[in-house]
Amino acid sequence: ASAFDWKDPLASKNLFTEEELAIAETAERYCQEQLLPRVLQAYRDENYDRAILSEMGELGLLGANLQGYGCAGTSTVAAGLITRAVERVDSGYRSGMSVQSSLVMGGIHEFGSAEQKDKFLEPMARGKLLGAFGLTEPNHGSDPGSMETTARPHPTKNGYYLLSGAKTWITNSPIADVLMVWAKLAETGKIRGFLVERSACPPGTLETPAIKNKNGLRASITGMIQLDDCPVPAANMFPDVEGLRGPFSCLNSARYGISLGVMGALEDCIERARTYALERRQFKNNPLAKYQLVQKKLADAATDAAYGTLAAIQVGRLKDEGKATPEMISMIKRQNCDRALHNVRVLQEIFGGNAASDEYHIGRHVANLFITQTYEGQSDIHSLIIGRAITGVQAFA
Ligand code: TGC
Ligand code: FAD
Repeated sequence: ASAFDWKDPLASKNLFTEEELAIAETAERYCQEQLLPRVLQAYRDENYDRAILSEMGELGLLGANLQGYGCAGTSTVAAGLITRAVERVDSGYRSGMSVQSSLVMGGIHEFGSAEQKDKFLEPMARGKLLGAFGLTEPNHGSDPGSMETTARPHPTKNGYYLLSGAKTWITNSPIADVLMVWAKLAETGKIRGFLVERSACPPGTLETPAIKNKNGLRASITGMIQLDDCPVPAANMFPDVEGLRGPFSCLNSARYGISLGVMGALEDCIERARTYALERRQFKNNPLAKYQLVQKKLADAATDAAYGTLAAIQVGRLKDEGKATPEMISMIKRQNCDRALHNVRVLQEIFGGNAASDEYHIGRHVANLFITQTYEGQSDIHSLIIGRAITGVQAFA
């Protein structure tokens, strides 16, 4: 007879292939054994250990769903199970990996020239080169179409552009080797993507200062990208994609990863809250878990985690069949981030005063999940994307 499994209430496991289960197991083992023991100190020190990307590269976890170039070539769902395993430990660790895998490697894989793919993808898959994705600017976040960063032809050096402008809140930027920068061509005003190689930038043309003292996502490193007439070869521009379709196509894949990733963070909180509620006793020596109000909090959270997981699996399958639309991805990104954040805030209550101690991990997830709800399209922006698709009327401007 089947038994109810509170860790997987709607038996999502039944929908995974043997290969997906094996990948998930490898990722979960690495994350629990190698990442979890480091996360508290990393979060306290606001320090991202660069070695993590190399470790993930060795295990084949980077760009996992890409074909060729040393990538594992898994299903979309398998790649999502990797993000879920990483985010079960910390959203910041997942961020560093998402940027590398989905935004930068995914973008190069989809839009890069043969030379760009040959040069960057394999070292990125192995974690030897680290990527960053620069779309957001100080004055333009939700509305990247208004970006001010420009690329103009080099006045004296043929085959080069000069990039100028500033990007902000860029994950990995202070330590990235390859920065994918989206800029408007001065001549046409069309947005194009450039691969800026730090090692090739003359002094003073590229600065990537870190943004310190974040109150979430502290186990990831975040910074700016400041370009001052930075010379970039035309060969480092994506040849055929122009307009917002370029960056948004990269975002489709990263937003998908987040939708399963945040389910990992939520599940971790459910498990920790359940353990705490069974151990902590109040009033006549009853465990907190005996109280109905506490049970409802766990039931709500487990239900949202189970529903969110199933929805993400469905969209992942459609994505592999070429049938997923951006609106579907907006729907699961918004819903899963919103429900994860809402539920972890409620589960935090179960820990009472101990929630204030980082040793219980819950406060860290709460702070992180606020940011997951904000980046890659804040939830209200996704509401408007979905609303536009429902009504045919756009509400942004
Ligand atoms: P809109 O008119 O909607 O579209 C402009 C062009 O882009 C195309 N497009 C897409 N293509 C592929 N996939 C998608 N999801 C697409 N969405 C739009 C569209 O077809 C059109 O193409 P064309 O050829 O007709 O020009 O553009 P808009 O300016 O009205 O956009 C509004 C809005 C709100 C949808 C958009 O700007 C938006 O999504 N804003 C949110 C910004 C955002 O998500 N930023 C993310 C920055 S990266 C990041 O946060 C990384 S954090 C990583 C980590 O640490 O994990
Ligand atoms: P704003 O656009 O100023 O929005 C502020 C608020 O107003 C939001 O709640 C928004 O929903 C709301 N709002 C805006 N317009 C409307 C509207 N028309 N109708 C209704 N409400 C509206 N970006 C990158 O490019 N690369 C990265 O690697 C990256 N990493 C990040 C890491 C961290 C830790 C953080 C915090 C951010 C990161 N971002 C990155 C930036 C992120 O994508 C933006 O913060 C996000 O897109 C929102 O932009 P904004 O902060 O400028 O907010």
